[in-house]
Amino acid sequence: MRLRLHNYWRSSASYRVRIALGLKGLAWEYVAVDILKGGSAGAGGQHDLGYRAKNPMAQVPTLEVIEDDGQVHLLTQSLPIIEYLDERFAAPPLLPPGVAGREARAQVRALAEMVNSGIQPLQNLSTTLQVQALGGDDKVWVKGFIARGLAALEAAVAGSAGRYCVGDEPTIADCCLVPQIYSAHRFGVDPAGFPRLAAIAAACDQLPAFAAAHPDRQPDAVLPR
Ligand SMILES: N[C@@H](CCC(=O)N[C@@H](CS)C(=O)NCC(=O)O)C(=O)O
Repeated sequence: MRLRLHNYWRSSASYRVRIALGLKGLAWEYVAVDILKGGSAGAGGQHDLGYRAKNPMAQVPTLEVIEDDGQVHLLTQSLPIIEYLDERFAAPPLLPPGVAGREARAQVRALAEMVNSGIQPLQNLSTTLQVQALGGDDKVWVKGFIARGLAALEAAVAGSAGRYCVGDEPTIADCCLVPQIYSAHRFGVDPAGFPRLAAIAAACDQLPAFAAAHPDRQPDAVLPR
């Protein structure tokens, strides 16, 4: 079995999956999709017909799972991709296991969803381009939604955090939090205003899987930013 991840260095949804692949200790192949200008018509590569056949939303990431017999599974959406990896490669679990972990699992999924549907879509490229097209200030737009979302996350982890978002083992919630903190820096929101989140992100960054997944360490990174 081989894994091929179509992704982009600075994409936070891609960054989530890279972290999960690292936590599972999996080898994978990097396929860069330049969402800014990598496409055949001057637009981002996510709009190319070939890529859209894999990902009809024209977004990264997409994971190709190539079985030994040649069968290919195409997976889209970062959270279902991570849950697939968690089901197929059990250790270490990225959701608290068993009956005892039921409520903690709900909390992990809630935190992940706050990032996935409550913050990231509002900072996404297609959204900011549309805000610009309507004459709005996309930077003000993004900063407001990130600050509001992080304030909610800061409150939400108060009852569940240990070293990480939920307890003392990294979970899917941390796979979402760290890229969102990266985006906060990128869009000018200071995460220091959210001390619980900042402490969790600092703990995550000490783990090799999180460090290896950082945008600046990807082969398509354009540095200095
Ligand atoms: N819910 C999707 C979000 C994917 C997404 O929004 N990807 C962004 C990069 S983080 C993208 O491809 N944007 C391209 C565009 O907006 O044209 C997931 O989790 O995979």
